[in-house]
Amino acid sequence: MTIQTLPTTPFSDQRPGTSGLRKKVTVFAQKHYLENFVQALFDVLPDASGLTLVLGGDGRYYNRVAVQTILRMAAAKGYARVLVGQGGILSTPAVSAVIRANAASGGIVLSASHNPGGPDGDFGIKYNIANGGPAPEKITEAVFARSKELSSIRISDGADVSLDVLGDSTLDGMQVTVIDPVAQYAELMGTLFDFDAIRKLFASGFRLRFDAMNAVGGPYARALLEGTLGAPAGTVVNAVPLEDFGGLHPDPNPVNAEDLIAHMTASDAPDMGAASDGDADRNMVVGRNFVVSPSDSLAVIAAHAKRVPGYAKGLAGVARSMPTSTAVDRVAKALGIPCFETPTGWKFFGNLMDAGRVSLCGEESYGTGSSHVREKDGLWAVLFWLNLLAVTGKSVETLVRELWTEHGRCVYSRHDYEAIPTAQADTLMAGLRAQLPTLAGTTVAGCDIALADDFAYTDPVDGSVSNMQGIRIILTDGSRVVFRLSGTGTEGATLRVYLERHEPDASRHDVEAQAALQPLVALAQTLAHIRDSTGMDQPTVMT
Ligand code: VG1
Ligand code: CO
Repeated sequence: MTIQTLPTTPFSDQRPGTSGLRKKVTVFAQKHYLENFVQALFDVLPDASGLTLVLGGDGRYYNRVAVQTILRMAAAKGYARVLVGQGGILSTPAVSAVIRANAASGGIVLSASHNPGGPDGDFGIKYNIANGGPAPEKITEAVFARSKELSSIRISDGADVSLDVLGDSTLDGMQVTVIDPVAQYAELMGTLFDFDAIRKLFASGFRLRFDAMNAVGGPYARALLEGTLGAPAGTVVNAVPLEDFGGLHPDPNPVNAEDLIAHMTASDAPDMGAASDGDADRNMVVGRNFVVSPSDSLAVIAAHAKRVPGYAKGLAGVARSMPTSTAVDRVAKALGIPCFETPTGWKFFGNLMDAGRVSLCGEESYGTGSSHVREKDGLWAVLFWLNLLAVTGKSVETLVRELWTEHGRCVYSRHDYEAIPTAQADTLMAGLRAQLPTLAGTTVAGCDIALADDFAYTDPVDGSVSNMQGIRIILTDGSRVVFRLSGTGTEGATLRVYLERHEPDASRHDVEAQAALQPLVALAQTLAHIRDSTGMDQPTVMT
């Protein structure tokens, strides 16, 4: 076995987005496309001698091929050891947990998360640092810069490593340890939650339907829910990770998880429904006939955190991404703890958690998590809810309604316009930006605008600045419309329009969200001319 240096030509399109580099499998399958990106990463990282790397992915098409390539390149980089999930599988939160539990220097996550998979679907790669969280922009930008100039890759010519048997082997002097993908993650969950209380809940006949969407969450949910916690067999459905997610879109929202919603609205609906995404870092929580918005879920978890053993001492603070509703801000205020507003993407929470300033974070995009790892964590959120239901004896719906009664309801929706030609989307955003200086203090489409800006974030820990993170239009009553372009898509551009209105009046808490948000939709149309500039009459998806 020897390390080879092979000539390569750079690609110009390897800039990581909101969460790593995501492209069609067909793009990744180009000669040296994956190798170039990994080489750019390894070139940016310091010397690896003596260091441990964690490696695994969500099991989607191309995962196994990529794992073997990266192992060969890690050997060439000089890592002492790679911990790889059995079968090349690790959920995103498990990668984070394994990095932290083993003092690894970092990890590589192979996933395009909630994007569809299969030969015609998407693939992705992301680097996480020693704290277990996504690399900050300083690193992702350096990798991108390096990717545009590199001229060679270094790779071992060793044979494929067997990924299916637990244990050690060597590859060109590097130790490869195939680990159980679930064990360390499951152990961590046991330190946070009252497993006895959840066991009793299931023993009492409580029924959960957990839809793993044929993705990587299945093995984790089965082991913990049906194994450790004694939920009946069959509680976890679509539990076997498939390379193409069975053709489904592994994005847990009421539109894509329609089968789960159908079960939760049936006459024999279980007590709680839940789903996780491709890499198991997202979660959706559903009550009987009652969909929980992710922003409300975050607020409920914050409000009741002290009831859960891992959080019994209270939360240091909370954080949410800017477009996420302000429900958690209201809870934080009542608890007397700080609430931070960050740009979209989990990488912005890492510094706050490392500095001990927040213990709980969330996004409107079905992402919730805490400082137990540095990624959002789908199954963790479901366990949190189960723990709350067990110790309060209340239903999912009751916990949310109590939140609304106390703080008012933040009526919320996100409208996505997908696959817009990039130039059109850029023009639309530029048109919005051009209006910003003159909007505050005016009335548009019947809405009184108090503030209009392009969200900029200064990291309170390291002072780094991220500009142009989304256009915010805030009304005098606190209602908001936010516009931003997605950084995870692989086809054209996706415009996301986030709508929020606070409803203090309890007699109006049952209003249908889309109807209640109509005035804001009209405002969005007036300001952004979405129909005219995209030709789209309706959003592709409303969640
Ligand atoms: C989306 C979500 C964002 C989330 C990101 C990664 O990003 O809006 O909140 O952090 O996906 O989630 P964007 O740039 O497309 O809006 V996942 O589950 O793909 O790791
Ligand atoms: Co995900």
